[in-house]
Amino acid sequence: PDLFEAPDYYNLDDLLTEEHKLVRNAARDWVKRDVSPIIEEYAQKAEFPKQIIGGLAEIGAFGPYIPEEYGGAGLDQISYGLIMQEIERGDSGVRSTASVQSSLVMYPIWKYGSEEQRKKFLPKLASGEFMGSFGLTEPDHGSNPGGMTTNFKDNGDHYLLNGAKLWISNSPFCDVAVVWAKNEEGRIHGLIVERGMEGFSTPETHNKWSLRASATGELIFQDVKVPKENLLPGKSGLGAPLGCLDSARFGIAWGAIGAAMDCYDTALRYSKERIQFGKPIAGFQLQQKKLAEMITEITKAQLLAWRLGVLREEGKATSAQISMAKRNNVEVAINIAREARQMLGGMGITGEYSIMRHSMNLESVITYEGTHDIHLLITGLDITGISAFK
Ligand code: TGC
Ligand code: FAD
Repeated sequence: PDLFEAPDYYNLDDLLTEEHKLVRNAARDWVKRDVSPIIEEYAQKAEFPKQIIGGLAEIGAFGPYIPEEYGGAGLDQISYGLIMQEIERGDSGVRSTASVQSSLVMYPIWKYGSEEQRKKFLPKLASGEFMGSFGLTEPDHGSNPGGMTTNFKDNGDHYLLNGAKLWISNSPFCDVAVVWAKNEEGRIHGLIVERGMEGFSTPETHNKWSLRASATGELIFQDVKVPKENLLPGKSGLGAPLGCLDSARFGIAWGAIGAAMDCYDTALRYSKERIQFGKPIAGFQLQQKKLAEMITEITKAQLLAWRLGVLREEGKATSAQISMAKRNNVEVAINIAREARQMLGGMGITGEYSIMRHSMNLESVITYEGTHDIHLLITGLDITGISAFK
């Protein structure tokens, strides 16, 4: 059984509304019931558990903050964060699927799409009938998406799309992809590409040691005819995909806390039961130092995420503030996973416990949605006014 107990050292629950707690507890119960019992097996066989799609939709993980008129859950930013925290407590790969669907597929259609596009796609994405992917990264353009070469040309009643995207979460089974490509003037636009369009393929990327329960792949476009009504009319330029990343990175800042909490809770529980030299290892100072530092870092990360949630709800959060929280909280989680794994000794490397899986997953989380270094440079630019990217 999943015994997980969430640490709340600074009584953060007092800052939450009754609705926040209901939403959080529903997500937590679902993870305990439907994710934890199966996730290790799916990670081991490197397969996304498609049977959980319905459950993700039910807990509001697909478009938590998208208005109800489009099928979303109509919740606030803190609720969105709490849902991501609970899902990533189960597995970062499952949270990835929810992040992509909500913030990288539904968000751009909601914010930059036409009313017809919203009505056509959002309800089906919210219910999980359609699954989406987001194509920004290319083989030669990862941290520098502005250099992308994927392009489209006007060809009468449709566009002709050519190029390739790499490292795309959900690509192997997506029904629709929000793809970023340059027009003939070199301006970046978003296009909705649908499975079945001729010349569009989505090969899976194998041999991952991280995020194994999430499907990752390519998006390949060879003269794909994309109807003109599938172009997102509301926003163009690199700022359009980066705006989606703001929303996804916010969710990751919360999600990483979930992974950290699970590692901490597992290590705490184990250390109180594991006897060496005649006493529980939790009684040794070196192990207490690890646990004390973990709960301190989790508490600081929770406060950062909560405050950022309030700022986002007020429409005041800056991209640089979001970068700081994503970077800090993922680093906290990856360090906690490593320390927690050591506390379990040899048992820590097995699939009997979730820690090694979290640890490996977090190697992707610290890389995607902007690497750890890129987020540091975003903070550097924000405080000095000088870009160190180029
Ligand atoms: P730069 O010149 O700084 O900016 C270009 C334009 O964009 C605007 N902008 C933003 N707008 C909205 N939100 C933001 N966060 C923004 N940041 C910048 C900016 O104002 C400018 O607008 P304008 O009107 O002046 O043109 O662009 P740059 O080429 O110097 O690059 C900046 C940099 C390096 C920070 C950016 O490109 C970056 O963030 N790189 C990292 C790439 C990245 O994060 N890729 C993620 C791919 S998706 C993914 O990983 C999904 S994982 C999914 C999962 O959860 O499973
Ligand atoms: P690079 O950009 O080549 O970076 C390599 C190293 O160089 C990094 O350490 C980086 O920090 C450093 N570096 C780069 N530029 C600078 C600089 N200016 N100064 C200092 N150091 C620098 N992308 C999508 O579009 N959609 C998805 O759904 C998606 N899902 C993903 C899922 C997984 C499992 C993974 C691993 C990645 C996913 N990505 C996705 C791609 C991800 O966003 C990129 O991997 C990431 O942005 C980094 O790009 P890159 O891998 O090309 O590394």
